[in-house]
Amino acid sequence: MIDIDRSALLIVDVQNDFCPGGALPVPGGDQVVPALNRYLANAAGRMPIYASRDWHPATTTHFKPYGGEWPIHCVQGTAGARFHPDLQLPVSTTVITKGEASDKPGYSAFEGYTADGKTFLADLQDRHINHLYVGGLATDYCVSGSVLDALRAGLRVTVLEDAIAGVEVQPGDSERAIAEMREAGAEIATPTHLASMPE
Ligand code: VGL
Repeated sequence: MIDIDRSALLIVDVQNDFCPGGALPVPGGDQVVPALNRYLANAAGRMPIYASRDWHPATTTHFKPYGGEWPIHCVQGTAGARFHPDLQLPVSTTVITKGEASDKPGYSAFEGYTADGKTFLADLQDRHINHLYVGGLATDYCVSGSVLDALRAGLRVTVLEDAIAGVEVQPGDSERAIAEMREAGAEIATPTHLASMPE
């Protein structure tokens, strides 16, 4: 039985740099947008909506030129750091900003803060949320990092199977990340009560 009043939707890092044409494109990254828009339309008015964003300083050990793993992406205030223009986030969306440190990757939304400086977990607790629905980018990094942290915090988690896409640095990374999330207790599903277009 789903207690809808205690659920929230988290859209992870659907930003221009993670979409085709961006600095760190996730294959098919933009293709999650229509499915996410259906979830957003269903969730609006029924549960809180959160959208996380990678929000890096120009210089961070996360970036290749400074010893890290990744091309420069999602730098604070740049066009690449903006949410995908077709993503229909309601004005009531709580944005979770993460990755602001110059020495940490900030993969998980649980490393992020609201505009008021509250941690994501504190905001969820204040709203008595016990179940997170999670979609977005990338399956094998920020989605899995966020999902595993949510499970560690004792939340129930449903990963929106039709609304995630992975970087796939190594082929199979997304599949492995999905297996790891499932083993840690996440449900991987396309919940029909939230997936169709509302009447
Ligand atoms: C991400 C790789 C590097 C993500 C962020 O949003 O999943 N992936 N930085």
